[in-house]
Amino acid sequence: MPAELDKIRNFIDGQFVEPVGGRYLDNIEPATGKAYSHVPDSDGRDVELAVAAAEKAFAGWSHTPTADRSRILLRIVDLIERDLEKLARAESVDTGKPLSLARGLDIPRAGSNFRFFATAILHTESEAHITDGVAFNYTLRQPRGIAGLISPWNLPLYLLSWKIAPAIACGNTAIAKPSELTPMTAYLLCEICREAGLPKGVLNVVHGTGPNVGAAITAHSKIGTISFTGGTVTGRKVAESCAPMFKKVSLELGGKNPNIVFADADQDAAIAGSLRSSFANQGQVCLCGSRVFVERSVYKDFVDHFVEKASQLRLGDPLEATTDQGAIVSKTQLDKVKFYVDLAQQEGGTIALGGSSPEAINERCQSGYFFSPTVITGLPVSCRVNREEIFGPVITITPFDNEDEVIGYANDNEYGLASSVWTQNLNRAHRVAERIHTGTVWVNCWLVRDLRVPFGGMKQSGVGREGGDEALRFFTEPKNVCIAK
Ligand code: TXE
Repeated sequence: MPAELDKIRNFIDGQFVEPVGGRYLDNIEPATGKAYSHVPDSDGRDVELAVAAAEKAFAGWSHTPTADRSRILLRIVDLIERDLEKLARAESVDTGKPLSLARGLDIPRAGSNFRFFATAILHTESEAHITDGVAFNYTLRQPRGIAGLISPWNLPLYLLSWKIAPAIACGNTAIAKPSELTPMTAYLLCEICREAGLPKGVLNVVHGTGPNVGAAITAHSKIGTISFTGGTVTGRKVAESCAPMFKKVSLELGGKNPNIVFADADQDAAIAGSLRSSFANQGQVCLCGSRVFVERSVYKDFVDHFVEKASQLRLGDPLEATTDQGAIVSKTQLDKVKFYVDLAQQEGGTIALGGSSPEAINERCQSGYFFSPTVITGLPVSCRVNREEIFGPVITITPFDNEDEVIGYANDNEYGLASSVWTQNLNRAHRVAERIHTGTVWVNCWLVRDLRVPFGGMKQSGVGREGGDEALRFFTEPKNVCIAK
C-alpha cells in the first residue's frame, strides 16, 4: 500500500482532516495479521464537525436540480470504473477477500449502486389525488436533511455505496461511518467524490469505532435519518438510540438463511449454487445459505458431491489470482468461527469437511486469519449452531422428508433475511416461496439481484427495506399538499 495511505483521514466539508483527538487505530490486514495502515479513532467532536458541514451544505444540495445531482453521481460511477483495480486491491487487502471477488463483485456493484440511483431520480413519478369537486392533492417528496449511514466490514464499498447513493441522490447530505475494520475503500471513495465535483459537505466520512463514532451519529439530534447494516446485537443498540428522537431508521441485520434442495431439483445446479451461497466471501455475507436442507432420498449423494466440490476450493493468499477462499476479516471473527465449530461437535455434529485453520498459506500469510470451508452434518435442527449466525465458512446439511417439515425447519429461526429453494416443480416453487418467512426467496439461484426490488429482512434480520423505490421513499419525506377548489 502506498505510503500516503499509511494514515488515512476523515473527509469533512470537502477536506481530508485529522481526528480532533489525534488518535489512530491500527488497520490490520487479515491475510497477514499485521497492521498496514492507520485509521482515525474519531469521536463525537469529529461528528460535530461533520454535522456542521452537512448542515451548511444541505440548502444548496437539496435545491440542486435533479439532473445536476444525477450528472455528478454518474461522474462518480465513471471514476469508480476508472479506479477499479486500485479499489479492488484496497478492498481485498482490507477485508481478506480474494482480489478476484473484489474485482468481479464488490467494486462493480458499487458503481452499479451509484448508477442506479443517479438515473432512478430522473424518472420518479409524482402523485396527485382529486377529491371529488372539493380539492386537489399533490404529494411532495422532499429530502429529509442529514442522513447517518453506518456500514459493516463484509462488503465495505458495496454496502456503503448502497446507502450513500440514494441518500445524496435524493438531495440529502450524509455522514457515513464505515467499519473500523475495513475503512480503505470508503477513504478512496471520498477522493473520487471530490474529483467528481460533489459539493463540499454533501458527503462526510468519519472513521472510528462504533461506540465512539457510530453511537455519536445515532444520538445526534440533527441527524434525523439512520441507515444501518450490521449485526443484530448492534442493530438493537442503534434502534434504542434512535427511538427517543423518533428518527427514521433502516436496519439490515444478520441472517441464518435456509437453503432447501428438493429431490426433483437439478442436483448439479443445486450443488454449484449451494457452493456459492455457502462460501462466497468466506461465508461472510448476511445472505449466505448456512442451513442447507436436502430431501432425504438425495441427501447422501448431495453431501458426497458437495463435500467433493467444496474440498476443491482453493484457500490461499487473497492477492493470488488462483484463490477462491481468502482470510476471515479479523481475529475476533476467526475466534467466533472456531467457537461455533467446537460447539457443533459438542452438540453432536460430524465434521464432514474442514473444521480448522489450514497449515500456513505462504510466507506472507503465515500469521493471517484463515479457516477451511467447513461442512457439518448430523446436528439437531434446533441446536445453537443451527440457530445462531456464525458469519464464516461453516454450513450445516440436514435431511428432510417432506415440504411441510422443511418449511417448518426453515421458519423456526429468529432471523428472516433470505432463502433459496431448488426444485423443478413450478407449483412447489410458488407454494414454498409463499410460506417461507424471509425477505427474499431465490428459486434455483442465489444472490441474483435486481436493484429495483425491495431488499431486507423480517424478524431479527431487520426493519425496513432498501433498494429501488423503497430506498427513494426511505430517504425522502412525503408531504401532502391539499388545495381547496
Ligand atoms: O458488526 P457490527 P461486527 C454480523 C456478523 C458479525 C456480527 C458482528 O454475525 O459476527 O454482525 O459483526 C458500527 N452504534 N454481521 O461487530 O458491530 C461498527 O463500527 C452505532 C452481519 O463487525 O454490527 C460498524 O461500522 N454503530 C452484517 C457497524 O456498526 C455501531 C455484516 C457494524 O458493526 C455501534 C457484518 C453502535 N453502538 C456483520 N457499534 C450484515 N447484515 O451484513 C458498532 N457500530
